[in-house]
Amino acid sequence: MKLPRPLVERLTGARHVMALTGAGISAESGLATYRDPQTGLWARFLPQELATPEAFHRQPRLIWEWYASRRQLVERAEPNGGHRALAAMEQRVPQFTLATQNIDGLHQRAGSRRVIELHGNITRTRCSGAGHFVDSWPATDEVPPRCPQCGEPLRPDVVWFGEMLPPAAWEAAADAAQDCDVCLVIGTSAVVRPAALLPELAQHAGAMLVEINPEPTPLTARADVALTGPAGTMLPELVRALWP
Ligand code: BV8
Repeated sequence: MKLPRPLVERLTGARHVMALTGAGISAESGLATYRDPQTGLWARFLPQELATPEAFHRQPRLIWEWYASRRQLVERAEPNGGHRALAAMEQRVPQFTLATQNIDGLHQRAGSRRVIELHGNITRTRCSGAGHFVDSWPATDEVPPRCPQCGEPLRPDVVWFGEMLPPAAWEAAADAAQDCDVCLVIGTSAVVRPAALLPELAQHAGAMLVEINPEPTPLTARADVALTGPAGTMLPELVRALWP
């Protein structure tokens, strides 16, 4: 892959590289992005309609089962070359911050050691009352099951629309955005806030903004470098080209 000289120099000389990822980096692991139409029972809904506290309050069973089916798909998926390339990059730069909007845990399974999960993780369950994690609960026909401690319904440990991001995660990501030399924005339509503000924060603070996406997004026009293509091939080629 022919890389622009300024990108090669910036990346190989970088003290701190940040990567912000979205659903697109998991597309080649077989997980649908949010722009793909939903299937099955949920075909008639948009994710934005289901991933909300109101939807869970109104139709807890439907929402619990939507997440249960997505969790099964996630557990059957494998990290792809894009996830593994970011894990390799983490070993090659002095400081590497990976912030993901994804809730599939594939970055960790690919070997990334430090992952900021901006929107939680579908494989974790928490009490919808007190918020503590619940690893297991007694078998029950009730859907969703209830917290063994307080009896409130259990819920996936993800951030729904209209909910705050975990403050520590947001703070760590925003700090990294303002400190990094290069901000790689990979596989995201850059629409959902506040995550979509991170690339702008980085660029304002002097970082080189690099987008990797097969399609243009609202960020493409302002990116310093736009590498057009799938992350599963672009990222391994980038790592091979920079760190042979
Ligand atoms: C908050 C977890 C407030 C759940 C998710 C109007 C204007 C601006 C903002 C708002 C507004 N109305 C409401 C808001 C706020 C809202 C928001 O941004 N809405 C959007 C729709 C406009 N944000 C929120 O509600 C956030 N919270 O603001 O709180 C607040 C403040 C104070 C106090 C209390 C509350 C919470 C947002 C988090 C929502 N949860 N996920 C779940 O998943 O079930 S968001 C979810 O959707 C994902 O996590 C992800 O972030 C987002 C989808 O985005 P992408 O990851 O980019 O995926 P997408 O499918 O869109 O794009 C895929 C991309 O990949 C494409 O570009 C495609 O070309 C590319 N691609 C495809 N294949 C490949 C590829 N790229 C590389 N390689 C490939 N092979």
